[in-house]
Amino acid sequence: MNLDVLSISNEVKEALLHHKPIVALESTIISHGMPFPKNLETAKKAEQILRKEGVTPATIAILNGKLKVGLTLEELTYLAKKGRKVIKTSRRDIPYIVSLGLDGATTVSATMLIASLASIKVFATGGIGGVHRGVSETMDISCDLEELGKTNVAVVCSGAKAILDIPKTLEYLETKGVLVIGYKTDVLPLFYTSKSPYPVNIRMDHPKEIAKTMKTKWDLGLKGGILITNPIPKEYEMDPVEMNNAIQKAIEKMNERKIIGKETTPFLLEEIANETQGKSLDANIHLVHHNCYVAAQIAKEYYSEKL
Ligand code: PSU
Ligand code: MN
Repeated sequence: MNLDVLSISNEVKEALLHHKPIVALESTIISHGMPFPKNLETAKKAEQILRKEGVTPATIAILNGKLKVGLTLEELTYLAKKGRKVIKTSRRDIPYIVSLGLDGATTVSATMLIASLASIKVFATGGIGGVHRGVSETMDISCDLEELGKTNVAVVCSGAKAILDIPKTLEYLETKGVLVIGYKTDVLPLFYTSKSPYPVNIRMDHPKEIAKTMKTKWDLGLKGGILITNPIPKEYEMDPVEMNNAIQKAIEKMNERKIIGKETTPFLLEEIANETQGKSLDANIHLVHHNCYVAAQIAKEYYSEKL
């Protein structure tokens, strides 16, 4: 690959050079996951949380066809204001966004890919894409799952959203050889809520154990990511019954309007936020910030000499 297109900020370059901990952040969550100005406030605070922990944030996006690792405040503001007018960019979109010199907000898959090109090992986000309900009709399976199967980055998230088919998402991750760790939990968190009937592969209560497991996987030459699922803090958790009702309504509306493909996840997130009078958006913001904090602890362990 012609790495001229890879544009790493000075702050991130400096951290790479000195083997300091870095955590990657995605940009679709800014452009498509939340409305302005909450998206900008959330993105700025995510970076602040990492810096406070002594970790360098590396927000990733594509701007003017360059794969940017580490954004300026102006660049973050631009993406936040432009919102859904920016192209939601997953792995398949990268070639034309770069060749035509366009702007792209990167999803989990594209962010993982670009993070790995920059040798960044830890990435914090809210939720990943997965196997959608009704998959036997739609074949809608997020390419985030494929990326987790082949790109060496550990992703800290709050599990999979109940808008997805959770058992099928877990089966798919197993097929792709992706280890699913529960951070201080035995069961897969469901994004807005912490409990579920689905066990994770292994529970780990210490960031050091997680960092060691990452290192072991890649030292063994096993390709692919690791999914670290971190439950939403109790005080911000939503009522599961209210949540399921909101999800059900959102899915019905989506089917009525025949919304398909890459539009589905942003549509469902917005509908659920409206249906819950913004409560789901608040929960979303809190869980992202908590994931940044946990990702920072894992990154610090991963880059520590003693590991
Ligand atoms: N889940 C969220 N917020 C988001 C996304 C998922 O709670 O912003 C975004 C992420 O960027 C993820 C993408 O990678 O949606 C998945 O999209 P799709 O389902 O179209 O693969
Ligand atoms: Mn899809």
